[in-house]
Amino acid sequence: MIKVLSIAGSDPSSGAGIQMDLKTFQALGAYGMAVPAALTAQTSQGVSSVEPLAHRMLSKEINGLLADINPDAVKTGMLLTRQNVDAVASAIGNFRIKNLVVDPVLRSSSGRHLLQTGAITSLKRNLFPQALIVTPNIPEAEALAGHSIECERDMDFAAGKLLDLGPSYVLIKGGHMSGPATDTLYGGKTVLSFSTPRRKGEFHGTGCVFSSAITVFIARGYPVEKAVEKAKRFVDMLLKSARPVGRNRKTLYFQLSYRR
Ligand code: PXL
Repeated sequence: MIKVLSIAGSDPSSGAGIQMDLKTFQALGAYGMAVPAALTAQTSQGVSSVEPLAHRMLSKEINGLLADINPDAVKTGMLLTRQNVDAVASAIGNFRIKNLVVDPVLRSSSGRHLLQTGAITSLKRNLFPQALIVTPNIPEAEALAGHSIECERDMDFAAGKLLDLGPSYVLIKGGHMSGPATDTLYGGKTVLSFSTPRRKGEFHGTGCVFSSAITVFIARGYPVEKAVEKAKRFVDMLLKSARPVGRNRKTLYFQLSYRR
């Protein structure tokens, strides 16, 4: 049995965060586990409040879990505080987790901080060096690299800066740019681009599903390049069948079901 773990925030609307991560793990045939690092109060209209799990409790949960169950891959998402980033980084180090996918969630689409500004340094210093792959979108890559990304050269430069922090791969997701949805994977030796047609609409949880799907395919033993390609195809399939579920009819949610 393939076992995967998400350490991320909770979204009660369940279109993002650990709830969506678990649905993705389930849909792709893995045994999914989830530890909440933070809670959000949110609806289809946006995030109204956030609160971290106490870092001592987070630490006990992860260390206890990893002492018992050895996951084939782990992903991190919204961690909110520096103490929580440190707690996660320390547990990942203790158990020598090799297949680590870090989704550096910084803000919600509505602009709420999902990582406190003081925690970014710790994310870069303590978690990135342990990651197999880090998956920022363009605004996240800009914030992490410390410069704006207007063209391909800017993106290459940002990816180089992030690779210098120690992850084996950096995937910069171009969904926020115009044109087709192109993501670029940077490794030590490789630069690979993946494109799918741009799907119309505002989608909730795209980043969570993408990084969770990458996590499952890595857990299954696919090389990172193949895992990203397969996950990208999975996300594109979901984009095509996304629907509104709440009062905000503009925000589209993913249905992870084989019955269509
Ligand atoms: O997609 C970013 C994200 C990640 N994790 C949680 C979220 C959100 C966006 O709202 O709520 C828990």
